[in-house]
Amino acid sequence: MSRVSEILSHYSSEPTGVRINLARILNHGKLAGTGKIVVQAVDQGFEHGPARSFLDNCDSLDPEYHFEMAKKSGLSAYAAPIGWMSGAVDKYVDSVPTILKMNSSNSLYNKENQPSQAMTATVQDALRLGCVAVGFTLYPGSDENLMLIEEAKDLIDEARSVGLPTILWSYARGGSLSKEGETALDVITYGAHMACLLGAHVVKVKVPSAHIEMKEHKTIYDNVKKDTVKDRIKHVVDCCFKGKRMVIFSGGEPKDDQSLLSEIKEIHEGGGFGSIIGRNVFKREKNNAIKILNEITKIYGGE
Ligand code: FBP
Repeated sequence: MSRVSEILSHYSSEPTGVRINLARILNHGKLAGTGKIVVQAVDQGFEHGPARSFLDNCDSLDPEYHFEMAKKSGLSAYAAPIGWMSGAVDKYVDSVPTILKMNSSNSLYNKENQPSQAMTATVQDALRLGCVAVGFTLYPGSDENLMLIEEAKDLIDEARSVGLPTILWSYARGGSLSKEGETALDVITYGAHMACLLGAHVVKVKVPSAHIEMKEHKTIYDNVKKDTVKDRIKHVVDCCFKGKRMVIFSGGEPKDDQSLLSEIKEIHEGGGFGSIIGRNVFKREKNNAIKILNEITKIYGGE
């Protein structure tokens, strides 16, 4: 059995359309057929604003720039909010599968304990734009998390009914979580597991640190191997139904080439299914971005 068929066999209770669309992502670009994916996500204009996101590379203010990057680099898919997607998708209809980011937050309001997200698109928009999946951000830990969980449930149901898989960005924050706790191994794993329980087809989390946040978890985690990034990735993968749900990891804050590539290597070796990456691409000069994406796909391709 091919690796893609093996992965899809774990989704056998899902409608055919959902599985076909997952296959479209898994069979596209340089990583086609490997069971690994690299998705470019450009929703930071909402999350962090245009100044922090794009002003150190003004060419990246153009939505076409990112489509071009995803196409040239042979990525598995491209994710963006509706306005950004609509700004260029018509010129790239046959170049890269697209994922419509359905909700977004922004940095202009005070959201200390209750970070939240607003719905900014509909499933009909995703169909109209020819997207192969929808994306949704959940903030486990936030005082708003129960509302976001209910929204995610409704979205997963509706998208599934028209054959679209859902990717859940599961980013713990807010509530009583410390800053360090947002990327703690026990918290990241909890968020990833919850996303699987909700019915997410693909889960996206941050790369976990070795910190353990919850006092109830301290002794339990004494017995979990967690010294290296690779150990921690393996633990997250295990907690996503023992590897039967795809879990991919965010690129995070911009890093130098060596740190980024060594992290990707550990994600790969730990059994992670790939990356969703944004700032580490568009904040690099164009040719360097293409070069680093090439290195990243080589690692995930096992070269
Ligand atoms: P990056 O590779 O830039 O981290 O992008 C991944 C992502 O999930 C984006 O989709 C999103 O805008 C951003 O991270 C959220 O970052 P933050 O942790 O600041 O909310």
